[in-house]
Amino acid sequence: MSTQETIIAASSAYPKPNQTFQYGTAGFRMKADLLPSVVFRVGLLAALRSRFKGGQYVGVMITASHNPPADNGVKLIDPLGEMLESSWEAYGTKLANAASDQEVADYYSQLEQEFNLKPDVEAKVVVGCDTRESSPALVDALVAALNSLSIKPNDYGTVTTPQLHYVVRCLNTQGTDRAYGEPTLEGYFTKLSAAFKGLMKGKSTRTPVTVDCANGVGGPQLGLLKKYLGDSITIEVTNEDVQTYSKLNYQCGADFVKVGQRLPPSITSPQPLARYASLDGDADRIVYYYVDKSNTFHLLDGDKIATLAASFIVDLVRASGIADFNLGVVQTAYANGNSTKYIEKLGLPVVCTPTGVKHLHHAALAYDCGVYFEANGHGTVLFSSDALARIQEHNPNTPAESSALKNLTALTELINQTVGDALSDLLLVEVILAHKSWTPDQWDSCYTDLPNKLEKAEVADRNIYKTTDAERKLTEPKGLQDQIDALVSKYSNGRSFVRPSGTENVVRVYAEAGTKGEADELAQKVKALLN
Ligand code: G16
Repeated sequence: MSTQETIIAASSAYPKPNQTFQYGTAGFRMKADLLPSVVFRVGLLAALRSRFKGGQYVGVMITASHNPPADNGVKLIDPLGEMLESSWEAYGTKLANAASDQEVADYYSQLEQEFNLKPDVEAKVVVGCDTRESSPALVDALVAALNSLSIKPNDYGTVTTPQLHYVVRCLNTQGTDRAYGEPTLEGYFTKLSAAFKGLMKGKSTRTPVTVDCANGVGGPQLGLLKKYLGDSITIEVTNEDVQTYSKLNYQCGADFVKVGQRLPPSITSPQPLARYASLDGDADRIVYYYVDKSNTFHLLDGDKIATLAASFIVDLVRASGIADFNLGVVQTAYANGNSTKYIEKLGLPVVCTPTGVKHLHHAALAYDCGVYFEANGHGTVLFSSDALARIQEHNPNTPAESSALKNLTALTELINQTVGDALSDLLLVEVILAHKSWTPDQWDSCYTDLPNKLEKAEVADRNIYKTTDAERKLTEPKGLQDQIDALVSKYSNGRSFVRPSGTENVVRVYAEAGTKGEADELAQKVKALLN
């Protein structure tokens, strides 16, 4: 049979439902029962992408991250562990929407020709999935697509999204001077734990940190990581039930805590000033929180993590004696206004991009060290190859410089530089707090968040909402932005924006104002404009 014929035969087992698909903020994401045809076609896209990249490995992750248990999703990982290059998203969207198996095969061949892909360049694809009930069947759909092209994927099983990003980068850099590590989970755990232990040497024993794993894949993986960390840290794990599918992200996890600005109900008697953290369903986001002595909840979100990391790295660079090192922070419109002011006060450049790791990651590449975090806890720190070389080659002049340099080098190993990684970020925060001997309230006191509120609005068609200025303003529907501006002008320190979600069928409304009551009211009033 020709390739066209094998694709058509295999594709016929995955008929397209009557639905229009779109590669969104983080790939395709929707109710799992709508996804088999999409995942099959993403398998074909992955093969094309790998061949386009000269036969390098690409990754396919089956996950819907923070979404509810009935959803699932699929996203592609590029050879250096980054999100799929945006120009390719349109090919994915077109393949997913092809009306017939014949059209799927035709479009596959068209792309092969367009990119002049040689038949002798073999595609290499790795696959991983989260713990959702629907994930194994979707992995089967992906494997069926690859098998129709005579490709045997490397299946890494149930892994966190950032672990798969790590593995992809390792596979493609093995044996080069940019080798990123062993392309195995053991390699991942060993790399993180060795760097962490090095950084914690000589630090006094810390109180435990309690981690809510959203009943997702982060639970078992954190359990494994703990074995490698030994007694260098005490981590208490909660919400780690991956057997009861309905519990995933339910009343727990990073999104629940960030949006609701409250503890997961599973934490019934929080210890004042103890450290708590929540991961999301695929462990690529983390937020911290604590209660103070009067039992009031305080959130330490992605903005707080970004400012903590940026100031720590700046200090380490200075203490190492490295000059002319440019560090910048990348945020989105959701960043709290006071976090942006704080970063500016530190004298660091700060830029705002649209939501979605791909945008932040890209902007962070402009610096020697780019710290990017979304307020929802998704983020990491990137060191350019030039910066890594300078750190490696730098000759310290004093024992203090030498010690700072050693720590800086270990940080570059501890941080998963492919994508935001909740497990790596957890260890990063723990290291910094240990080095500063800070309790969570001391960390929190760097700046005070402006009261804010995030709302979801269900609308008839979220695609009519078009944005500009890094999603801070609406261009369509016409006139709506003027109405929002008029409302905002009535509040001191008021700010609000509306944008369509790329992962859920909703429109998001964000508002900030001088008091919590005003922020809630502004969000409600803006939301009311959408109906
Ligand atoms: C994904 C993206 C994030 C984004 C989030 C919400 O996170 O990776 O960059 O902030 O969705 O996006 P939206 O507001 O467009 O729905 P995750 O953790 O769900 O993969």
